[in-house]
Amino acid sequence: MNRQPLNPITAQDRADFDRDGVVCLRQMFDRDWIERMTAAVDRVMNTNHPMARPREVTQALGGTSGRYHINSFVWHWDADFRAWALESPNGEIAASLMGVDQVRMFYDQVFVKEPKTSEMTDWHHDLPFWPMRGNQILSIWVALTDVGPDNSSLEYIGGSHRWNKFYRAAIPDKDPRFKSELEECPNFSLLRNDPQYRFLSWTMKAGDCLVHHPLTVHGSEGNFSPSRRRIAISNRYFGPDAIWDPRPATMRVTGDPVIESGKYPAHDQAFPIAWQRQGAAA
Ligand SMILES: O=C(O)CCC(=O)C(=O)O
Repeated sequence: MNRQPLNPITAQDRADFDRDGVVCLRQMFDRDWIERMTAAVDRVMNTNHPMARPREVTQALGGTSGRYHINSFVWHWDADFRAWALESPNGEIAASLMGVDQVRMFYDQVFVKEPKTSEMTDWHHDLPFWPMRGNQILSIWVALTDVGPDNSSLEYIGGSHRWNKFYRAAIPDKDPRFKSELEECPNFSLLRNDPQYRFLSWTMKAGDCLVHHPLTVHGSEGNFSPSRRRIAISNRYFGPDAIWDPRPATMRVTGDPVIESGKYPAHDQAFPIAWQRQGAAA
C-alpha cells in the first residue's frame, strides 16, 4: 500500500484549490488501499461496535428503498481506518494543499449510498458543524467506487469558501441538535440556472479524490442508479492555524478531549500527527 501520493500534486492543483475551494486529484491511492477500505466500509456498515456512530439517513427520513449510511470517527476503533488516517497518502495530500509542514488527523466519515437511495446530502459547508475554526482545515473525500451524476456525485459551488458566510449546520438525517440561529444554506439544487453560481462536479474513478476547504458549499443528490453503489470516505485534517472552538450545536469529538478554547488543539490522542515534513520541528 502506498504511503506517498502515486501522482504529483501540482502548482495548478494548489491554484485550483485556492480559487475554487475544491480540487479533484486523480489516482493518488493504489488498488490495495481501495480494496482494503472497501472491505472495511462493508464491515463498519454492519457492525454493532460500541464506539460506532452510525446514522441511517434513509431509515430516519422514512425512505423506502436503498440505504444512506454515515459513520464517523471510525479510525478510533478500526485498524484499517486508523491506517487510512495515519499511514496512507492522505496526510501528505492535506499538507501539500494547505502548504504546511505538519498536519493532524481531525476525523473521518463514511458516506455510503446504496443503489436506489433517494436521500440527498443537503447543501452545506462543514465548519459550522465543527468545534474548530481556521483556514487550514480540509477534507479529502475519496471515492471507493466509480461515481457519476447518476450515483450521487458530490457537487460544489466554486469559490463559495470566500463568501464570508457561516451557514447553519445541515445534517442529512435532520438531527434537531444542530439547529441554531445561523442563516440557512440555500438549496442550490433549485438555483442551477442562476449564472452567478459555478457548479463543479467530476466523474470519478474509484481511487480519485476531492479535496475541499471547510467553507466550500457542497451537497449531493440521491443515488438513482439501480445497480451502482456509491461509497466514499471523507478524512479531515488540520494545520497550524486551526483553533479549538467548542460552540453550541457543534459535533461531539470521540474521546471528549479537554482542550482550552481558542488554542491550537495539539492533543495527540484525539488529533495525532498524520504527516510531518522531514526535518520540520514537531
Ligand atoms: O458524500 C456525501 O454525500 C457528503 C460528503 C460531505 O458532505 C463531506 O465529505 O463533507
